[in-house]
Amino acid sequence: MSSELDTAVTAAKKAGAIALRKFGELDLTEIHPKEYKDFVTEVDKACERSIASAISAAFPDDGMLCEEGSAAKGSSGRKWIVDPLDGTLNFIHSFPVFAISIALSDARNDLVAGVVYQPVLDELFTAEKGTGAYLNGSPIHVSSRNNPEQFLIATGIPFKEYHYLESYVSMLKEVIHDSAGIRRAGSAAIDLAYTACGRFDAFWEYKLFPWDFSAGVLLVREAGGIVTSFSGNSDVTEHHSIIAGTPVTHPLLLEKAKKHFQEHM
Ligand code: 2AM
Ligand code: CA
Repeated sequence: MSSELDTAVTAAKKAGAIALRKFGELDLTEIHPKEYKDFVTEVDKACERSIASAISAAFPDDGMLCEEGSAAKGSSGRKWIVDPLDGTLNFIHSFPVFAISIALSDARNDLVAGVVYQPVLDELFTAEKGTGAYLNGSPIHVSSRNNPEQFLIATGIPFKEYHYLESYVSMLKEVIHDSAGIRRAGSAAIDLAYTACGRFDAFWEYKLFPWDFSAGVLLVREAGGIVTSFSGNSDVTEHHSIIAGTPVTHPLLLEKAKKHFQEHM
C-alpha cells in the first residue's frame, strides 16, 4: 500500500469513528442549512477538520478540495478530493447509510487512489490505479450478472433541482421494467462502492459533485467496471453526471441516458 493510500485509510477510519460516536445522538442545534434542502452538521465539519489536517501534515505540497470548504491550492499538481460525510441527510435522520470518501488525483487529473469507508459496517473499500479494488483487504469485482431480471440498480433521485425531473422519471420507468429492483441509498459514495463489489449491478445519478463520486469512480474502474457521464464521456469530473456499471449494464444505462437526457447534455 502506498503512503498516500495509507494516509487516506487512517484519516477515513478516524473520521468514521468521529461520526459513529455521534450517530443517533445529533442535537438539532448541530444541524445547519447549507443550501436549499442541503445540510451540514457539526459532525461533517469535525470529520473534515480531522481529514484535512492529516492530509496536509503528510502531503503539504498537495492541493485539496473538500465538500465543507477546506481547500489548498498546493504546488505538486496533485489534489485530494474529500467528502467527510457522504449521506448527511441519512446521518441526520439516524438512517445508518453514510460514508467517508477520500480520493487523490495526479498532476494529469487522473484518479490514482480512493477510499470509501462505511463506519456502521466497518467496511473499507480501497483502490489504487492499476492494482485493483478491495473490500477490507480482499479483492472485489463488479457483478457478472447478465440477465436484466436479476439486476439490482442504484440511483439518486433529484432532490433540489427539478428541470430534469421529467427526464429522470422517464428513464426510471424504463429501468424499472429492465431490472429486478431499484435502490436509493442516499450516498453516492456507497452506491459506487457497492457497484464495485457487485452488490449493485449499476448506478446512475444526474447531479453530483467530485467529492461525492471521485473515490467511488476509481473503485468501480479498478473492479473491472465502466464509468462515464450521461453523454458517454469518461472524464466525469467535467460533467457531474454518472453512469457506473459492468461491461453488460453500463451500455444499457448509457443508451437510456442518451435517449432521455438529450436536452440536458
Ligand atoms: P452529501 O450527503 O455529501 O451531501 C446523492 O443524491 C448525493 O447527493 C449524496 O451523495 C449526498 O451527498 C447529496 N445530497 C445532498 N443533499 C441531499 C438531499 N437532500 N437528499 C439526498 N442527497 C443529498
Ligand atoms: Ca458530504
